[in-house]
Amino acid sequence: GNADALKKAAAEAAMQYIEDGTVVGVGTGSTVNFFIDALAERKHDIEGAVSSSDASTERLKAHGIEVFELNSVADVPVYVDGADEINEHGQMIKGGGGALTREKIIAAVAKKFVCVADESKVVGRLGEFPVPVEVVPMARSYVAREIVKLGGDPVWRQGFTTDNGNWILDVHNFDIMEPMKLEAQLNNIVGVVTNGLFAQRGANIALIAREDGVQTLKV
Ligand code: DER
Repeated sequence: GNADALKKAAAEAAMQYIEDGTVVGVGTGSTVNFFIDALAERKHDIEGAVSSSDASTERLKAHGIEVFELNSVADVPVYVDGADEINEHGQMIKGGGGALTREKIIAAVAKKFVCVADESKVVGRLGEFPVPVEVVPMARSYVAREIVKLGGDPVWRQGFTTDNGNWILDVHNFDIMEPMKLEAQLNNIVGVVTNGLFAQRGANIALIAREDGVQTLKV
């Protein structure tokens, strides 16, 4: 469909940021899948990849791209990933695909975060999309109660377990005036592993695919 064409265009535009001989940080989701397919055309130029999910790892390996453990690489110049929402500052809500923890780890390591998205992901204010929060299973109810105190409505993503063996609460109706502050508050709740607000470390470049082409936002 049309959304796929936009996702593909954004993903292919990310190739301009990929340097020969480097290890590429690879995110998770349908937009990134188009990026992985584009990366396969350059697999002999790059060193390999580090991956944010078992799903992306499988797709990379299917293309014959070597996947390294993050602990074994010294430098990740570029990380390419999608978003569920992104604002004008490059701050994002991520985790719709449930890979937020490893995504956030590689994003922390990477020198440059290139977000690839179709125009539907661009928002004025974050929070229409529910904020995923990865929790240690035994802490689910406690974390949910603490989130209510912060003004959110947590919904357990029942039946879903992350690659790290944890559970996810999707938090609706946060009134997110200060994304960095809320990200810190969520991090501070005991039992929270990761939250899907990527505000303290957002995207450096956003490639936004629109009908008339791909817009590059340097944030
Ligand atoms: O779960 C995630 O963080 C994904 O990157 C998600 O935010 C984007 O997925 P999509 O490219 O399939 O919309």
